Amino acid sequence: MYILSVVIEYGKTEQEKAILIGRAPDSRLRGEVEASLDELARLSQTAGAQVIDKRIQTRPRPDSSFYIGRGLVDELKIRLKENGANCVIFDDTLTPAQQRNLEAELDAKVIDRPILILDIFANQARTRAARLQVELAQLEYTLPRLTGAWVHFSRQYGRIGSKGPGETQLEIDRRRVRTRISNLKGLLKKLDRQRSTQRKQRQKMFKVAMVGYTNAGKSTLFNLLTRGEVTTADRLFTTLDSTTRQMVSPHPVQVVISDTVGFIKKLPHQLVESFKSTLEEVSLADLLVQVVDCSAPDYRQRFDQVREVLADIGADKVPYLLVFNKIDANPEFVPPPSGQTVSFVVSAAEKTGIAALQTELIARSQKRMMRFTGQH
Ligand SMILES: Nc1nc2c(ncn2[C@@H]2O[C@H](COP(=O)(O)OP(=O)(O)OP(=O)(O)O)[C@@H](O)[C@H]2O)c(=O)[nH]1
Ligand SMILES: [Mg+2]
Repeated sequence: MYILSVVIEYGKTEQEKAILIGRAPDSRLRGEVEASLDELARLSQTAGAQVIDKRIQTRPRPDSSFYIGRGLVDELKIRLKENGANCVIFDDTLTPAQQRNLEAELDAKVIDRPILILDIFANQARTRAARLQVELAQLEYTLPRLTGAWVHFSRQYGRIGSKGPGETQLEIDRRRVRTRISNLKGLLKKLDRQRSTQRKQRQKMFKVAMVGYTNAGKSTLFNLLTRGEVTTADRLFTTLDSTTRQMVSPHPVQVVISDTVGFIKKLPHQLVESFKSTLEEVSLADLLVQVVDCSAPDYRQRFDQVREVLADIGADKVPYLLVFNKIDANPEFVPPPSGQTVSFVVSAAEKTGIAALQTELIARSQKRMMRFTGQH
């Protein structure tokens, strides 16, 4: 069941019909905002909503009451009615007041980018750790907003409250949310201890972590390098946990590779925070393989956004190499000069360019091993 579906009588679900809204601080930035709205559309579809329209408003600053201007609010009311739409999704973070005012004025569900991403994570989390981490992030995001008439977390509420699914956020008592937050933190701490025992066993190995924007092909490449069986799919946030496996190699090397959750623009801070232990596979790595989808027109911005999240988790100083993936989908691509950083151009789907990458990983692990044995 998608969280974005409205639960209606008799337990049937009705698909959200959504209008997407972006804001360009000035008209020169409209192109960038359009690309961002395309991504928001993809996120919305992943969450189960049907996108029926997109609007970009140019204004230097968001309106403090409605985020958008009064004129667009009135226009939206009409557009929603005309199209039988019941949901408006904003490509930004709304303040609790903006969210409340818009919902009252539009008589529709109002969702912002962090909520959408949190919903997708909640929907796709499969492992226990991922589920607990998402729930924690959702509650941390919700807590300061408990005054709004929100209904998105009905599934979560069902778990927290006593009335079962479908009760609204207004009915939830802050105290119970706080209690649940502290329970979740306790449960996650226990899982952390297990993880750190496993990490200790890998201490002497050369640790490589795949990082990159969501859907860049990290898991596909990971499976190739390790003969792993991590699920891959053409959708956002397929991987929400870390998997570590030994690299396949003709030489006797001890290289372990971790595949982990992908990043995205404006990744909610609460998610980064609660996924910190999953992401320790990244911050404690000896080397990062930063996978870049070179068929994405905005691959440079995505690269920058990944670097930002890496800084946020304290992994921006870890040495990294660049892997431009999906060259089959953009054969004209020429990698930009990357200074000291070694880069590779590959197609994980067609298994081209992989041997050179493997050789580099082996060479780096051997170099480290020599340093290690030289010191002791
Ligand atoms: N054309 C092309 N598609 C690829 C290539 N590598 C991966 N893909 C496809 O891209 C999609 C995403 O691949 P994944 O390996 O799941 O990507 P990921 O980076 O792990 O994504 P998340 O776990 O969702 O963050 C899948 O449909 C893959 O088949 C490639 O080299 N070329
Ligand atoms: Mg993946």
